[in-house]
Order: sequence, then C-alpha cells, then structure tokens
Amino acid sequence: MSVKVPRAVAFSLALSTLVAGTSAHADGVGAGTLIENTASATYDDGTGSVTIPSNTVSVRVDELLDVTLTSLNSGPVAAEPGSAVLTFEITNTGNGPEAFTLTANPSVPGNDFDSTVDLIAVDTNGNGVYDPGIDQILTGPETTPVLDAEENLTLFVIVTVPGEVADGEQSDVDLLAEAVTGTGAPGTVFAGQGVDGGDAIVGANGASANAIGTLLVGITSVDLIKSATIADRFGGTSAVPGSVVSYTITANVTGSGSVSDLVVSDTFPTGTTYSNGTLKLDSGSLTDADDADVGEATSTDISVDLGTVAGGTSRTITFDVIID
Ligand SMILES: [Ca+2]
Ligand SMILES: [Ca+2]
Ligand SMILES: [Ca+2]
Repeated sequence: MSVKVPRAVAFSLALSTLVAGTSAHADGVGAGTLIENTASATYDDGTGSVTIPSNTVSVRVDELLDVTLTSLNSGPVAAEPGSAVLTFEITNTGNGPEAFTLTANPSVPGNDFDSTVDLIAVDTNGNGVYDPGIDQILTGPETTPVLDAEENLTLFVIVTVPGEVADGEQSDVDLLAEAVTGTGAPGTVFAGQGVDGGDAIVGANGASANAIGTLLVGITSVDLIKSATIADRFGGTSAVPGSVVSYTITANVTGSGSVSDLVVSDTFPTGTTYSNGTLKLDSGSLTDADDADVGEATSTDISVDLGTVAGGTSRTITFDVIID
C-alpha cells in the first residue's frame, strides 16, 4: 500500500472585501455603508485541506456633508421694476441624504440698488421655469427637501426690483446653502448625526456654498413724434381743399432692452381722405391691403406692426391724406 504523500503544506491568504449596505456613489462610498473584511488561511494538515477564517473587521462609512451651488442664469437677468426670477442649482456633493437651509441676501456690496427677496421656490415639476402655483414655495427657514447623495435641484429666488431704478443698473443677489446637520471647518465632526448613527463630517467646502445671481435693469420706452407738411395745388403750402398733407410719425425706442408688439396706428382726421398707396415705413412702400407686409390702410386709419424693437432704434412711418 502506498500512502499518498500529501503535498507540501500549502498556506495561502485570501482577502475578501464585502461592501454591503447602500450603493457606492460617483465620488465616494455612500454613508452608512459597511466595509467588511475577513482574511482566510488554507493549509493541509496531512489529512486534507483546511480553511480557517479570521475575525471580520467591519468599518462603517461616515457621512460627509458637502454641497455646491451654481447660478443657472447664463448672464445678468434682464429686469425692470417689479418681479424678477433668479435661477440656481444645488447639488448634494456629500455621500448621504441631507437637506440644506437657503438664505438669499439681496444687499451685496457694490450693488447699484438692492432688490427685496419675496420667496425661494424649488422647481417641483422640473421644467427649469418658475411656475407660480405649481413649484413649491419654501417657508422660513427656507430648507430644501432632503437630497440624496449626488442629487441636484433647481431653485428659484423671486425678487422685487424697486421702482426708482435706472436703465443699466445692476444688482447681485447672493444665495447661501448650508447643510442642516451643520457647517464648519472641513473635518468638523457631528458625532452620531450621520446615516445609521455614524458620524457626520464636514467636507472640503465646509458643508456650505454660495452663488451670485445678477439683475440688469433694462428700462425701454417709446417716444412717438408726429409732424406734417402741406402741399397745395398751387405749389404752395396752404391747407386748402385738395392740399396734400404728408404725415410723418417717428417711433424712437430708447433704453437697453426692447419692446415687443409695437404697433403704430393713426386715424385720419375728419375732413381728409387717405391718399391710397402712400403708406411707407422707413421710406419703403407698404401695401394698403392687410397682407404679408407690416402695414395696412383702411378708409379710416393706418396701422404698422413693428413687432419687437430694440432700444436705440427709430422707425419712421409716412402717409398722405388729401383735404376734402
Ligand atoms: Ca444627513
Ligand atoms: Ca417649474
Ligand atoms: Ca399691407
């Protein structure tokens, strides 16, 4: 009988790492996750292979508190006296669920004027636009819903621009977001206040963030100036029956913004009759018919639809009537 000679005692050490609990996040393992580690050894004692485990070491991942805040407005928001909306995005850059307290400061040094903050709302329906009656208005102290790690949310700060502002004036609004659990120097520990009773630890940016939204006042106004020249049948300028009265209407749009739906109209004065085909815009003829061009003349009046007109623009309308 030959005895099978056991192989030389084999000893190996295998490490197994088990990540249990909440899933990992893009920039770190989720708070409350248990990282468990057990070593094992395998050897042959002469009667066969034996495997023994070590005890398991278990590490619970603490909760990091952090946040970023950015303005979603591509530049200054055009404003005029009355309501204006500034748009921001908050992202929970910690690794656990956290809510954030919001504070909007409209009195930023350097402002040409200060707005007043009316309310802060969240974009409940996620369309990027403030929808009164749909998007949830936060009540003081304004606090976001609990955001999961990596979750972001669009916020609106609705302000009122005062009545006495001038065209071109600017004003900043500074929105601050702070982790509800706490803020402080990076590394500050809030014992037991993290996920599953772990600690909450202030992250690299202090568990708070701010962002600036800017209002730019664009007050645009329209001045309408009308004049007339007269040509009588005798080569003179007398207003007698048969004389032609040429009216010129100039619309001056001033300011840094624009006006929309600008329509200039004029009713022919009593005792006159429109001279067909004389309607012009900036010296270009318009048909009397209600057609594709912007002008129209009836037996009683003319109208010219200038649409949207930017500040700094003048448009001139002319037409003739004949004295009856
Ligand atoms: Ca938390
Ligand atoms: Ca909305
Ligand atoms: Ca026309």
